[in-house]
Amino acid sequence: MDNCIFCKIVRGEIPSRKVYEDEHVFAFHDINPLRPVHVLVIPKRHIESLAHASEADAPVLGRLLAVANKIAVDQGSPEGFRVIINTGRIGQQEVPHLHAHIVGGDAPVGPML
Ligand code: DGP
Repeated sequence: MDNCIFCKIVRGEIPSRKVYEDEHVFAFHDINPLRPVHVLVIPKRHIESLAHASEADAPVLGRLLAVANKIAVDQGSPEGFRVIINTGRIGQQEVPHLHAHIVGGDAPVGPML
């Protein structure tokens, strides 16, 4: 998608702090971290949201979750993390390119996202 911010990040047209990349997914630090570890994992191919994903997207959805633990551990949250996928208006999704927030690190418990 030409005008999608996250597609531009995948193409390197907008700079990002990449932490992981494979055939299906790209991961980078959130620009506005809510916890010591806050990484976004996105499909390289544009999918607007989880509500727009289909059965054919199962491999990329699998990768999205399969890399979460490695990213959390690599980034310094070895004792656990949260995975959050905001979806659509009710889910308060701001960027219309499917993304999983990987959120971790020691921090006071409190409201998040
Ligand atoms: P959501 O509400 O789930 O759509 O969250 C979108 C997240 O994307 C939000 O935490 C901030 C992050 N974000 C938005 N634009 C950029 C950007 O240009 N670069 C990076 N690294 N993160 C961004």
